[in-house]
Amino acid sequence: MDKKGFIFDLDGVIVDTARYHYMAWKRLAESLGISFSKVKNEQLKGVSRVRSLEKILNWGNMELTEAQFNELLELKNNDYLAYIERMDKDEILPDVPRVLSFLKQNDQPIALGSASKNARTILKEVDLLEVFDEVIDGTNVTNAKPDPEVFLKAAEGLGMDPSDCIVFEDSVAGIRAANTGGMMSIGIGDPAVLHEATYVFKDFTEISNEFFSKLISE
Ligand code: B16
Ligand code: MG
Repeated sequence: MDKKGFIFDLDGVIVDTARYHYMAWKRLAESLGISFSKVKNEQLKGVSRVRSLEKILNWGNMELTEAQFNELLELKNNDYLAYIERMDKDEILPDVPRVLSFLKQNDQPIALGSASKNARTILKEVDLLEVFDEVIDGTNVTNAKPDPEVFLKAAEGLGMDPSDCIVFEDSVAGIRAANTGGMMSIGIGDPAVLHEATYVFKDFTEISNEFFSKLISE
């Protein structure tokens, strides 16, 4: 039987947490007098927590001591955790359950490949942890997206060759990571932003089961 490795990013692909990262970073940046916008936020999507703060400080030409830096990281994460604590299944993005069940019914291996250190907490909260055959997140990797490490580890965990894997991503960094890793990349979001992906869809409601069947048998 044909098999492909399906690897999903978490924030902005499986659940609608990208907006919580945005709100938490915006609050932090503005508290430092650094202006923050949705356009700037695109550059933080898929990027690790540490690297995101480095970028924000860079935009504001600000330098901090290591202790101050770590304090801000904790502040941002606590703010973010307060948002996700209230999450439930309603925040699973449209048609994600349909897609995951279709792949399961067709015995396709599925993995999570996320930069987030909070990935397992979030998956548990929305009751999806058991669905994934492999979960690779920010606690398992040393190199953040656009480095392909997270997706290569996910492919390895599924026992699949990277060239037989398909990555779903909402970030430019993640699409680059998938492409560099030799995988097919499918962007979820704005085609103008995610133009480096093999295909781009607004969300999963635009991806039919027939399309998945085609990917499986290709
Ligand atoms: P955390 P993904 C990424 O998750 C987010 O897109 C990015 O905005 C965030 O900074 C990063 O996780 C780290 O998250 O602070 O929870 O460890 O999109 O790769 O699932
Ligand atoms: Mg994402």
